[in-house]
Amino acid sequence: MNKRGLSEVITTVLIILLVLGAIVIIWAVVKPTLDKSASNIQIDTITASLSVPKNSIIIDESNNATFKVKREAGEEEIIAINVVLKTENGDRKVFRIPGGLGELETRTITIPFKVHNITSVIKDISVCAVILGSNGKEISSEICSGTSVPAPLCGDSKVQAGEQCDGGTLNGVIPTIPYNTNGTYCSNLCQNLTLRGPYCGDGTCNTNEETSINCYIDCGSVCGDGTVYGAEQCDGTNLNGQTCVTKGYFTGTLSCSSGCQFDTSGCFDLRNGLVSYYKFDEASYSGTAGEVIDNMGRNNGTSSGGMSTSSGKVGNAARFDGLNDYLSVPNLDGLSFNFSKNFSILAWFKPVSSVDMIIASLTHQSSWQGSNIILFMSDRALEVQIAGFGLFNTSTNSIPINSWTFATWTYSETDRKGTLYLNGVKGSEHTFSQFSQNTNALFRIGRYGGGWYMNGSIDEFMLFNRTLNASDITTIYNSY
Ligand SMILES: [Ca+2]
Ligand SMILES: [Ca+2]
Ligand SMILES: [Ca+2]
Ligand SMILES: [Ca+2]
Repeated sequence: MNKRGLSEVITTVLIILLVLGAIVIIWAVVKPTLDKSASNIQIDTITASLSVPKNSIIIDESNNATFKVKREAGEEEIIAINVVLKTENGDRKVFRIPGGLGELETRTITIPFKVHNITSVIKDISVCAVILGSNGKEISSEICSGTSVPAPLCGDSKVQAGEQCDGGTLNGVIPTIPYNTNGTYCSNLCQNLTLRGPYCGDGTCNTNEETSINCYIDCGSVCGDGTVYGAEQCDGTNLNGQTCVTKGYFTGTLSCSSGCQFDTSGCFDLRNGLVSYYKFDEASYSGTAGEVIDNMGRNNGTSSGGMSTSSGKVGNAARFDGLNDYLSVPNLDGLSFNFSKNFSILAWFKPVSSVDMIIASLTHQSSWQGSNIILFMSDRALEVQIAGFGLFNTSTNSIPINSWTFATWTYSETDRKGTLYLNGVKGSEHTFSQFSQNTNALFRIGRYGGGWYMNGSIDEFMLFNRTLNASDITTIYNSY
């Protein structure tokens, strides 16, 4: 071997030695890592496969998440399950659910909203097995099974997000709701609906609960059955507690029409033509001008001579002493006593003696045969004197002493007829041929110009500017 050949051999040997050295160094560095990796792969690779059946997922209306986790075959011991919830806007939350799951077992997991606190819609649920590695440390599977959350299905009997209820095939079936109560049911859109049961006013006469009497709105009313309801004001003799007085009339007989409406033709409206109405209910009189009250507000009077009060037909009465007591009204409004007008005078009076006495004087002349127009008692008969043109009376001795008597005098300008009534009963009539045209109407109660002072009491004195008929007067008389 020559010198060059030896050198090449040595170089080759050195290169081989350097390569071997490098290999040894590299092996020394890489081997531990390879050993560790090999250990993991061979001992701790997770083969347990988990899944979430799609039809098991319920995200209820409160966003609570409930689902099942199913495990396939595999030998590892699962110690927990990691659950990953993902939302439609990309949020992601991981929960560790402790506890095992055997081969082919299924487990239900619920993660309440208050725990996961995800406010947007949950779109995906992933589950990953957690096992105990050979080195005693937990190992979580890196391959997680994800399942998208199915859209809520109304009618699947599960209450899911967006649903208030889900009654399955009962959705939209309206239940029977008891009378006058509210009930709820689940709609075809899985929303709770409140429904009112039958009631009065629903347009249907509910025969078990309703009649014309308790629900005329639905069942109609029957005029003639004696009961008042609906548009009826009354029914037969049932006046629903009403009278002529409650209907605003003075008195009279209220009746009911065949159409169950009030018939007020039998009612008497005292206000019609009533000019003045002295009730004499004042506590006392002192002679002050205007102190004697006209309840129609027109012709207040003034007492003279010490006129006092006494117990009346109604409340108090005016008491006249028969000597010098009377009531004067200076200007009588609303009525002119010139006998070209209609008028009526009505008064209760109670004489305490049988002497002639004036109830009312319309002209106050001093001579009873002059131009006087007076209503008075004479020989215990009711009489009228009209300026010498007529004197007529009811029967003598027909007026009792110390008892109340109802005196009425009416006059009609149409036929010039005057009529007297005693206690509501028609008495004398007289047609006058000539009339005083006296316009000096000095109205007095209890005297005339020549005296004849009332000796007793007068009450409920009424003055009308129309001619009341016999029915009117009987009605008024009977109202006391
Ligand atoms: Ca549902
Ligand atoms: Ca009804
Ligand atoms: Ca009826
Ligand atoms: Ca009175």
